[in-house]
Amino acid sequence: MSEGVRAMWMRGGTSKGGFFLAADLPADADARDAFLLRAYGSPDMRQIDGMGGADPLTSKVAVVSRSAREDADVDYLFLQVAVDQAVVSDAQNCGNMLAGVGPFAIERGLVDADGEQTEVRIFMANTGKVAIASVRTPGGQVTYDGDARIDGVPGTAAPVPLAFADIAGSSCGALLPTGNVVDTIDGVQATLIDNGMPCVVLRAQDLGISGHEDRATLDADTALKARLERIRLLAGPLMRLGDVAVQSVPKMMLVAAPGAGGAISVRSFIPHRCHASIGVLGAVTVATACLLPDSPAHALAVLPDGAVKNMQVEHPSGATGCVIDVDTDGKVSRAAVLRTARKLFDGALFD
Ligand code: NQM
Repeated sequence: MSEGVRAMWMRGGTSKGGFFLAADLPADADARDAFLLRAYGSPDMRQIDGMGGADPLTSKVAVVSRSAREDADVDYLFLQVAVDQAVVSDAQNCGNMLAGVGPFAIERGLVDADGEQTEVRIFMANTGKVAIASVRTPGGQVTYDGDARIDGVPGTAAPVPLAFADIAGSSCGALLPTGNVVDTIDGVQATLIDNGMPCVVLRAQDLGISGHEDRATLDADTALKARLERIRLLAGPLMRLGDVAVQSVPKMMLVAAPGAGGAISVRSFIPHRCHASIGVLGAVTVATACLLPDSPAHALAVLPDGAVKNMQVEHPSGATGCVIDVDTDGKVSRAAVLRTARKLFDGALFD
């Protein structure tokens, strides 16, 4: 019997999955993906024969290694294990799993704890950008306990603030890959935008919904989902992503005026199921769309004054706070999002 592969299971933000040292996984990408499919139990809607949680938000992988870069401590490769298809994809990044990378890197000895709080510089290999995570390390040990609360996760935990600079065009090569703030696709106005996550931002009302529905209602709306997929397949090549039929990007973001005192309300499809809350970089990208005059999102948003904009992006389980810095030209120069993470299990995973 094999000894298995060393893995730590963690909640990162509102997602959950396995965290691996790159050296502990097969070096060959095909062998690695075959291992992950078997270990997560895919393809199978219930992932009954594996560790996946039968939901894209709990069928995630973080591969972490020491970085050779000057500007980073560790490299983080995110992999999405599809639930019902035999697909492992590196086509997108994940800002929720990112919240677990700093604690994991310290726990595995890739980064030394540095006082009460340790900054971990993380090169996000999927997009070639760097994030900085601040991890609580009292007495030189990672602590997961604390009083930070994020919507979509019960209880409280130690805060893990994530800061991003220069993430525009992370996958599409430009913030606005078509050069336009608004394009019309399949008769619907959309902003095709990438400030860390490729997104198609649409007015919910234009798709015949209010944008305040719950996840289950939207997931049951097969006509809406078919229309969104048609638009997504047309948007992919326009966003320089090529044929996106088996890719999990772009994400489809249906925006509406805020209903709970926030800046904007969003229902996101990632891309075939409605998100229970919202992705981190997805939220940053929608918040950025709100700041573009003439965009459909701008017309619906309630925007704070000042160069540092604290924006609550409302979603089906509450809101995600994004702090967006805008420079004198009106461009987004930096974004920060508060997350938390928790170590759940450390051991060996068998295929
Ligand atoms: O946008 C889900 C998640 C994500 C991605 C998805 C994410 C992000 O909530 O940064 O975190 O959009 O597939 O984990």
